[in-house]
Amino acid sequence: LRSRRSLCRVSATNDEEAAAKVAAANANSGAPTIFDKIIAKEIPSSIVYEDDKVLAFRDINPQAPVHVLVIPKFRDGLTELRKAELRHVEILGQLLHAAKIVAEIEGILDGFRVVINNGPAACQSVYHLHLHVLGGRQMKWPAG
Ligand code: TR5
Repeated sequence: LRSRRSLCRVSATNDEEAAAKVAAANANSGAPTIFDKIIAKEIPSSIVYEDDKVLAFRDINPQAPVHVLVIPKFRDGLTELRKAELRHVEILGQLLHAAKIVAEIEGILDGFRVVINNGPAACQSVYHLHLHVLGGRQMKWPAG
């Protein structure tokens, strides 16, 4: 059996490896993540959709022709989905709705996938809740 690291990090650059180490160390600590810098526009990103609650931008390491991340602008404890509480229901709905808007903008309404990786066993690497919106090719099932 391959190690979790090799299963999760298919083509890690040095930068990504460093980021993964920091992410592992900070997982669930509530420490800021790279996404805070993207939200603050301190790091450039290719924004697909934005409103007052939600930001959607292209994944730097796309796994499909369309690969967009949808994140809440205010993390509010949502480092990962398992931290969801009733108070998060509204933002969780807004994130899903934004995923549909992204699919519309990207022209993939005929078939797209929305993924949330929760925790190390699901290869989560950034501890700021995010939806992956994937499409633009025939998706396979079951997902790996
Ligand atoms: O593995 P999970 O589900 O946590 O997804 C995190 C995603 O963030 C991965 O698909 C990464 O490719 C993506 N990612 C990581 C960085 C990054 C990014 N997407 C856009 N821009 C990014 N920057 C500037 N820096 C990253 N470290």
